[in-house]
Amino acid sequence: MRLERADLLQIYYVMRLTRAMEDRTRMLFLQGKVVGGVYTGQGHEATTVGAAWTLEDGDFIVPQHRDLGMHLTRGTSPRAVMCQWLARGNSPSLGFDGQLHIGDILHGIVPSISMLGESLPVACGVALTMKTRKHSTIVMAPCGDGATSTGPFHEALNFASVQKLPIVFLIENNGFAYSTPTFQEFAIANLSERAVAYGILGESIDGNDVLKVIETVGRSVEHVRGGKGPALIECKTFRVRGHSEADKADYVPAAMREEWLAKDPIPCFEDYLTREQILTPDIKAEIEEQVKAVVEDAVNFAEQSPASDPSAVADYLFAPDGPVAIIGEPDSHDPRYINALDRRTGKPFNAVAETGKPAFVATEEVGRR
Ligand SMILES: Cc1ncc(C[n+]2csc(CCOP(=O)(O)OP(=O)(O)O)c2C)c(N)n1
Ligand SMILES: [Mg+2]
Repeated sequence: MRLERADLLQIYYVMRLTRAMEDRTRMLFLQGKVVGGVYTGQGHEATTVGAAWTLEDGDFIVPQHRDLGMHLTRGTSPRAVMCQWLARGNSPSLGFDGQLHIGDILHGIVPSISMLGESLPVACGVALTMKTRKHSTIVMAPCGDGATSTGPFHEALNFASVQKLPIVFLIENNGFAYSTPTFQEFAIANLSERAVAYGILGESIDGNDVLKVIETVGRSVEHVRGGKGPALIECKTFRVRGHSEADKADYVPAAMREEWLAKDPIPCFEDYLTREQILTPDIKAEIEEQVKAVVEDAVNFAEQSPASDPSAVADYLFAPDGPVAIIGEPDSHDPRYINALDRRTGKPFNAVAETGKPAFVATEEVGRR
C-alpha cells in the first residue's frame, strides 16, 4: 500500500489523537464524569489505526473494546466518541450504553459486543450479506488473545472459511486476558498458526510497528477482497494500562512492562518519521496543538450536550410495528433480510457507509442512529 508524506502524517495524527482522547477520558473518569468503566487501547494504536487505514469506503468493522483508533481512523467524530463516553443523550447510543459499546453504522462500525468472541459470528453475518449481494466490500473483525479461546472464535473461523467470506480476523494479542497471561491461555507460539486448521491465510506480526501492520493487513485485505476467503492476522502488542482503569495491573512483570514500553508504537513511529525528515519539531508542535484543540472541543461539546432521556429508555428495545428498514429491493417481492434497504438512503445498508479518513481539522456533527 503506497503511503504519501501526507498519509504518514495523518496516521501519526490519528495515533496521537487516539492516545490523547483516552488520556483525557482517564481524567474525566477520576472526576466521576464517565458512566461505567474505562477500557483503553493504549499501546494498541499502531494495530488499530494501521489496520483500519487499509479499509475502503463501504467496508465494515465489528470492533472490540480497545479499538478507538479504528473508530477515529474511519471518521467517527471525536465529539460523538466523547458524547458516548459521557453518556450524553445525543451520543451514538443515546446515552444508554457504556464507554466501550460505541458503534457508528454511518462509518461502517457495528457497536462493540461485550461477550468475548460473540462479535465474530456477527462479523460473519455482515460478510455473508456482502458476499450474497456481490459487493466488493469486506469486514474487519478484531478480537483479543483471550477471545481466541472461546467457541464462537473457532465457529466463526470455520464458517468463514467454508463460505469463503470476505473477513480479516485481526487478533490484538496484548499478552493478557485481564490478569491471565498468554502462556496460561494457549500453548502455541503464534496464534496465526490456528489459520492452518481452517485452511485460511495466517500471519503473525509486530503490532507495534504501524507500517508493518499496514503492509501485512493491507495484503490480507487484498486477498480477502479478491474472493480468496478469510485471513487471520495476529498483531503482537501490549496493553499499557490495566484491563480497565479499576485495575492496577500489578500482575504484569516489571521487566516485561519495561521491554514493551520501550517499544511504545507512538514514539517508535515518531522516531521513524523524524529520521525520514517527515516530522520536524514545528510540524510536531502543530499536530500536538491540533490534538489538544480537538480533544478539548470534544469534551466541551459533550459536557454541554443533554443527558440521556429516561423516558426514551425502552425506545430501542423493540422494533416498532410495521416495516422499518426491511422494505426489499425495488421490484422485489422477496422480504428476506438480505434485501433490506436503509430507509434513510433507499440503498442497501452496506452500500452507504460514508467512510474516508477524518479531516486533519475537526469536523463535527454528532450522529444519531
Ligand atoms: C465470554 C466472556 N467471558 C468473560 C468476559 C469478561 N471479560 C471481559 S474482557 C476480558 C478479557 C479479554 O481479554 P482479551 O480477549 O485478551 O482482550 P483484551 O482485554 O486483552 O484486549 C474478560 C475475561 C466476557 N466479557 N465474555
Ligand atoms: Mg488480551
